[in-house]
Amino acid sequence: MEGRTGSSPCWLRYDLQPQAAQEDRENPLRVVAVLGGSATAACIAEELERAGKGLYRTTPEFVAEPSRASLVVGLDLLGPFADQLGEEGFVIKPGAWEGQVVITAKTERGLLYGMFAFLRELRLGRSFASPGGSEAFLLENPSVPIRMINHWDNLDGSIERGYAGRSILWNGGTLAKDQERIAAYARLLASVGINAISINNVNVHTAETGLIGPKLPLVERLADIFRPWGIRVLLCINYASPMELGGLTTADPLDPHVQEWWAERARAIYARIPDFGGFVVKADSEHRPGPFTYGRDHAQGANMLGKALEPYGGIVIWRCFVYNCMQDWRDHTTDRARAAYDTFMPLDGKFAQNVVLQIKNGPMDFQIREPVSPLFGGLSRTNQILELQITQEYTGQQKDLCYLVPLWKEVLDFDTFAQGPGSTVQEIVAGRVFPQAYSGIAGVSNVGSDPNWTGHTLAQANLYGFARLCWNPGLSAAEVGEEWVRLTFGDDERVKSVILEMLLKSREIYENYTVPLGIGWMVNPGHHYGPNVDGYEYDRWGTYHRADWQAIGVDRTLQGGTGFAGQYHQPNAELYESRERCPEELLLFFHRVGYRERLRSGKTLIQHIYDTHFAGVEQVQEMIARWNSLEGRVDPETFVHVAAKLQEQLKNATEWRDVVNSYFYRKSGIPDERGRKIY
Ligand code: GCW
Repeated sequence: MEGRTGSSPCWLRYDLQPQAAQEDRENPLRVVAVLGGSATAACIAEELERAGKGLYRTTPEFVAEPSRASLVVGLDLLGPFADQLGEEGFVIKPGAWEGQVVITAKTERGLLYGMFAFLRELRLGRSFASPGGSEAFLLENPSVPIRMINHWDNLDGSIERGYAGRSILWNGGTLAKDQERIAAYARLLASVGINAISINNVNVHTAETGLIGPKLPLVERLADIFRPWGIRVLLCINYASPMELGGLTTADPLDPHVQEWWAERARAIYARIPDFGGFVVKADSEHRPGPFTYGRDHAQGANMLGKALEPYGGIVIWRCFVYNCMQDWRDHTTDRARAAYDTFMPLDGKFAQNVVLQIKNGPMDFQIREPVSPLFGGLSRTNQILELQITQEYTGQQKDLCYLVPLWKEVLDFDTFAQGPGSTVQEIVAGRVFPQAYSGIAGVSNVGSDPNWTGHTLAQANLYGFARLCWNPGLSAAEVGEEWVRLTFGDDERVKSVILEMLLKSREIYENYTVPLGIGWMVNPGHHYGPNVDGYEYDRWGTYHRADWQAIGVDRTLQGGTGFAGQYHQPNAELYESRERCPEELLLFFHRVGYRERLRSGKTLIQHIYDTHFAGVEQVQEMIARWNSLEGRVDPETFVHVAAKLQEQLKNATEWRDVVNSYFYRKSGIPDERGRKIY
């Protein structure tokens, strides 16, 4: 890694000697022709220059005439591959003479992605030198159309749930000074195929409300920075803007003045930013304004905005994170897990063509373990986007190592059975199960102004992995992890295997020492780091575990529970309904279980809780030992940085273990079979 000053190149390192260069293979970057004079073409040329200098220690010679170039990058040189390429796909193929390589696509985005894929593959040791005949070296299309990052950044520079320093986008009510950093970020995102970004918090406060008004020039500036990298900018809007900004007396979506106000705003935005992506909306959620105030439903609310953006090709991304956040903890009939489905299923088919629902991966809220939201597979006539949280709000806050790709893979691989077997979430977000004008994946950013971007350097793997899964959800967590480790740390076998193993086990380890069997929360209220088993138990947020002296868990079955299990298609519904067959990692999400009841392992529930918590801490200790074995093999700064993070994690894990184990011991009075220390 680079020093703490400046910023880390993350996975775009060209200073690590790739095997290709070491083995003295022909340098494919010696003579380069980038055709076309656009800003994106300039980005491509600059990147190839950087790569040539770094990987081969030679500045490429740039020529206008493709025939002489060892590498040609240009639009529409597709030949027989035209039919296989979508708008954003690319093909890397042999050129006219032996050793010549051509990267081509239908759009500039495709070219960008092809160029970055070429450099990635080179660095992973792939040779493009051998005569490929007429076959492509590599032909790819992204699986998922909308591949978006959501920033929860505020204009004052703070970030809601940010764990890597202040915002890189905003500061002091205006754009952050260091706009080169923003451009560097755009480049990083483009290198892994991200094509959209929302630039402000979904909780839109007063200052941010003005982004569609007097502060629009700031948005225009950001759009200019992101555009050459193929990234469209979207804004989160305040549903009450017509009142707060426009001085109207209402924000009722059916009011003609309100409609005209939004239409005029859309005109103003597109006059400055012709490729503006659209709006992201958190409405009627956690005290944000929305159509409910006026007795309107979410389709009426969203479609009004859709109509305003429609003439310009803009879209409305409407979040489904809608639930009663003022619940009485005594009330066992209201179930937050049901809320999104109950609110949005009756509206299926009622949303406009350019409205897209954005659905969190689980029905609750980004916990370390949740079932997949039943809206996936439920909604069949509505555009939809999956929302994942890259920032580690509930998963260790970039202090603890938690590689989230395995969790996301479970979500993407989940079969909803909506149209029979194979109706997986990844097929739905690719737009292949239901007819959708728009579909995709959004991830809440884990990036801030820390020199390493993500607070914990190894958390860069989550940003990389998120984007790679958007491009190709079929990749495995190990494949993505290995790519990332090699691109970031080079090809030392030991470094690779140690870091990869740390990544791949980290989610399980985090789960072991925190929240058992899918029940969720148990965190300190407010900031959400560290254990507090009853932190939210007698609160209003609908997030209860309901532990007493005999049992824990929420009965969400149809027979006697909240009925949430019935929101799934068969066979998932009956699987979750059954105490015996319910996937054990989700047992307490769906069932209330006595501490003395046996799990499949033969252990009692209470013993399982004790054992996993002791194991989790031991596993962190093992990670520390493994990391220590890399001393001298990774750069000293990264070595010390990760070592310090792991010590912090050990402290946190120990705290979790002791708080959770003591809590359940004191509730149940059942001792640990193995007599270990419980307080
Ligand atoms: O998980 C919760 C977070 C809030 C967040 C909200 C949401 C942006 O604690 O900070 O608000 O989810 O997704 O809207």
